[in-house]
Amino acid sequence: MKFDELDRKMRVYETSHDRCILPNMFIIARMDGRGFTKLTKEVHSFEAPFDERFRNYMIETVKHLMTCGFNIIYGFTESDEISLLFHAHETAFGRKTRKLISVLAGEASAKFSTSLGGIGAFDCRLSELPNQQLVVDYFRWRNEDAHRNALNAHCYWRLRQDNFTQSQATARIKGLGIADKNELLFQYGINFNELPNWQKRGIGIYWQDIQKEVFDPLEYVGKSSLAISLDSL
Ligand SMILES: Nc1nc2c(ncn2[C@@H]2O[C@H](COP(=O)(O)OP(=O)(O)OP(=O)(O)O)[C@@H](O)[C@H]2O)c(=O)[nH]1
Ligand SMILES: [Mg+2]
Repeated sequence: MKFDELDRKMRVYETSHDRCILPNMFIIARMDGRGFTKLTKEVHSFEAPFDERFRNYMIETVKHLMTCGFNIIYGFTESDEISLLFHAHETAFGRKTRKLISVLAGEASAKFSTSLGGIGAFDCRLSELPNQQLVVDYFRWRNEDAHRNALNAHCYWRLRQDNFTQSQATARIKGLGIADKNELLFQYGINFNELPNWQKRGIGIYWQDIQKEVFDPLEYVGKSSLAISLDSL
């Protein structure tokens, strides 16, 4: 069989399930660290529940994803996850889902692993949203998820510091409402509201136009650069 013929015959098995995201649909990709409970507690010893070094690796990973060839207008990270909002007119890879998913998971894993100095892998999934309100709701959702996780994690790790075993700490928190969890922390002298925003609400990263002086002293040229939202830190 000639190569061209073999190529045509086999290629169809690879491409028959290719799907493209329709024009005018907003695309959000979410990457999540694979097995990061073990990675952060056993393979590497990061401070629990929150570690600034881990947070910084996640921020570096978001910045890399926003500058690696896609048109991403907003990035958000909390815990071991990253959400990316694509420009409405993104055309990369013809909006093919399998390309977006596999390339973003690969780029995130590569960047995070380089920062960590060890393997840290990410999965990736896409949301295809038909209107702007759903885009707002998506980020409200992840924001609330960050808040809920932070409250639980602070309660759990405070109890562990107080010599509760894993199962005792889990049982103590189970069934408690938000007010009860706040109260639990308060009894240990912790005011949840005063904890850093990056822990309670995650971190947003967006593009900002800045004026930058260039070599020609008579001219100022507007340049784009990545800026981190200090509000959320
Ligand atoms: N120690 C520490 N752990 C963190 C930090 N940020 C996130 N994590 C941990 O990352 C894990 C994220 O949870 P999940 O994504 O639900 O669980 P996972 O183990 O990654 O499992 P899969 O995502 O299903 O593969 C939790 O165990 C968090 O405690 C941090 O700053 N410090
Ligand atoms: Mg994970």
